[in-house]
Amino acid sequence: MSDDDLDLKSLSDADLVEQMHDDLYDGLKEEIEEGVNILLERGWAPYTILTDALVEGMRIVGIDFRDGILFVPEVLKSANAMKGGMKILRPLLAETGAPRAGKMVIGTVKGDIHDIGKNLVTMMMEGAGFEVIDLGINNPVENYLAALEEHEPDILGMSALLTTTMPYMKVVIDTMKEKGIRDDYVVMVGGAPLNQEFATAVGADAYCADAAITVETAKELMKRLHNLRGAAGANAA
Ligand code: B1M
Repeated sequence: MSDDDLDLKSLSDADLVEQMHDDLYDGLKEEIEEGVNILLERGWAPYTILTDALVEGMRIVGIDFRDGILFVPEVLKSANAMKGGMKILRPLLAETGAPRAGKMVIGTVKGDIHDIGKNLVTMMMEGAGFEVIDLGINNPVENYLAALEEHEPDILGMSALLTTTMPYMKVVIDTMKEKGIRDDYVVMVGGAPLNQEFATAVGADAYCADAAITVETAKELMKRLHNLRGAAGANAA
């Protein structure tokens, strides 16, 4: 049977997930969407589909991109297929009805157009009850400052996927310091080339290795923020 004739519904869960990794690799958006829907029908949790089928598939794509086996046009197709799957999962992940846990402005830094990871973080944060304002890609410092002023979030999130763009996070944080607003926000950073050491060096409050850690860290930091605000209120009284 050719891949065209393959009935995804006839596959076991494990085979279907493996087939979805292949389909993501081949940039087959419709097949990815179908696979996501089948797994949902079979009772899979949206988060498990996201991590096991989509993120894991994208990890494999990343390895072959790094090794020069896949090139930009192919990876774009994979990214597009992943976005198709994410679009189905997004409302389901956000459907918690949780009270607003806090507000975050997030964007990919200037010079960088990677947004899959940032979009995942956005989805997961929304799912955890956060209001998220997504600034998209390629953001100069002015965009972040304008969004902070307009939306008054608790958290500023920045994403960078390139070693050449990650230093721009320091530009944003230093500008916030110059303007005397750095301590008004929790600053969280993430992206594949970052680590804790880098986050500390640029003056961020937290490094987030993945979307799930971002949610946990954001919740923890919001608790601390509430305590601090509570203490400040008590002192002022
Ligand atoms: Co790009 N690319 N790419 N690329 N690309 C990488 C990053 C690279 C590691 C590939 C490689 O060589 N192995 C490499 C960077 C090398 C380096 O800097 N040392 C690279 C390169 C070189 C490039 C170009 C320069 C290639 C070229 O043109 N020659 C070019 C740069 C364009 C630019 O930005 N100016 C480029 C272009 C592209 C595409 C357009 C083709 C496409 C992007 C499509 C899109 O995003 N819409 C693409 C892709 C898809 C990748 C890889 C394959 C996959 C990235 C991804 O989506 N991962 C990537 C290889 C890799 O990382 N393995 C690669 C899946 C995603 C779920 O993970 O983004 O890490 P990630 O996000 C995670 C965490 O990092 C964290 O949570 C997320 C979810 O768990 N996180 C945050 C991320 N942001 C966060 C923010 C937070 C918190 C957590 O804020 C609070």
